[in-house]
Order: sequence, then C-alpha cells, then structure tokens
Amino acid sequence: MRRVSAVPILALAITCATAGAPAAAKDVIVHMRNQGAAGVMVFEPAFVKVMPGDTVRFLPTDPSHNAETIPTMLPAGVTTSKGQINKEFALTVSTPGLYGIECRPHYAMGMVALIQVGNGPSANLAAARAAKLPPFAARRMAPLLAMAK
Ligand SMILES: [Cu+2]
Repeated sequence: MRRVSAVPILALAITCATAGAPAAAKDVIVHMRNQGAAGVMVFEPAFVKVMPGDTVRFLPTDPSHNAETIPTMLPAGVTTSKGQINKEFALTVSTPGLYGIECRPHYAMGMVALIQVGNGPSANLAAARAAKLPPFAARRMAPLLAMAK
C-alpha cells in the first residue's frame, strides 16, 4: 500500500493560514416561490449581500422557476450565467459589485433579485440603477437597489 506523503498537505495548510485568513466562504440560500411575503412569483430573500468567494444557491422550492443573471446588471467583466427550470442554480461570485437576477418565465411578472458582492460602494451601482427592466420587474427591483451600496 502506498503511503501518502504529509509534506504537501502541510504546505497547503501553511499556505491557507498565511493567506490573510479570510472568513470561510459561505452558502446563502434563496428560495424560488410561487407565493411569498412580497406577492406571487418571488425570490426569497430578494436582496442578498455576500462576500467574494461565497455561493448563492437558488433552490426550486416551488416548480416552474429558474434563476439567471440579468446581462445589463452585472459587474464589468462578469459573464452571464443561467440555471435550468426546476433545478438548483449555484452562483459562486468572485467579483465585487451588483448582480441582477431574473426568473426567465416570470421576469415580466417581476420575479427578480439582487446580489451585492462585497461591502460596496459597488462600481456598477449607477449602471444597475439605469438598467431598463420590464415594468413589474423595475417596480420590485427599485427597493432592492435602494438597499444596495
Ligand atoms: Cu419564476
């Protein structure tokens, strides 16, 4: 039986310990619901603040939803990504800024969420506020943008 050397593991441990000791990356759950406190077809919570390296998990708590990024509401250099209908969508964020999220089937009904990555000020705050969304989506996004820095 081969023995695994402890040296690389020790080196890795030292590397982690000296990397500025960032808080451990965390997972934040967002439910996709047909009915919530804010009305029908909602992400709960709809505003999430996380740190770079964290993962936001959109769960298909009720059927017929997905989560995907809104292309006009992303930090510079971040590419769009999308989850499938009725599937969990795990979005691991590394770039600070604001990430608009929509449910494609219910976007016109206002099913949107906003993720703030980092403590702000977000470089794309003005751009996110200027983004044109469908009327119901804009109505629900406004109070989320008001919470964002
Ligand atoms: Cu939906």
